[in-house]
Amino acid sequence: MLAGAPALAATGESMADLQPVPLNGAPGSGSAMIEMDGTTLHFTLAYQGLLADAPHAAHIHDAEDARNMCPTAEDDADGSGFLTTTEGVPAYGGIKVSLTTEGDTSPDSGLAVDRFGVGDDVSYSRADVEVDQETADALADGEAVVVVHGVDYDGSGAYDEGDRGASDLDPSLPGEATDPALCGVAQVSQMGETPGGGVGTGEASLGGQNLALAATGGVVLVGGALILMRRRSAEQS
Ligand SMILES: [Cu+2]
Repeated sequence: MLAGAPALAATGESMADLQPVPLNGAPGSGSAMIEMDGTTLHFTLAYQGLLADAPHAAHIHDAEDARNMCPTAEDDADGSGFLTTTEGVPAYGGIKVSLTTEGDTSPDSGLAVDRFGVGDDVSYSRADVEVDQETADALADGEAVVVVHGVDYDGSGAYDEGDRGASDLDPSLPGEATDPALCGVAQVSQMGETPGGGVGTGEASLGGQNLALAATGGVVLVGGALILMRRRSAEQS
């Protein structure tokens, strides 16, 4: 009898407000909205202001022993004046989900630079991304961190080795291509429990509705970012 009872799956929504990683000075901001249904995610990732015409790897990071937050200047372990992805790991943990535009979303695709957003004004969504239980739990607990990578430190208009050198993640890539640019903790905005299994047409139609809401939220956030940018330029003038 017990075996036939439906498992309870956590459902909910979380939102990460993406802000520049300390020291790295990437101009930009963004947001990630993540809808959770057990171990299935739907996400919308949007960001503005990063290096144009260049790919920006993006992930959900987490680890049991991480601080579950974005790195601070004190995480610059070697005192180089910038934060590498590796130096941020004590804060946000390793890659758990690759927020690719298509195909595989596992950590294996962490540097699949041909399947991430490209440029300085990016927004894309994906549905039905399967994650492991540990990642689902981290999201439900508000402990997962969204990171967008790629910093053009020297303003050359492209990722190059320059003063930064090769990437700590993949020596065949410039460090500029992989260093963390934007970061935000995915904070839970809504949480509930529904029977798992995804049976019933009612649940299916609710999923569609939620996706429509997510799309609307993305537009609102883009508007919010524009307002912030205008404020910033007003302060500078
Ligand atoms: Cu990452």
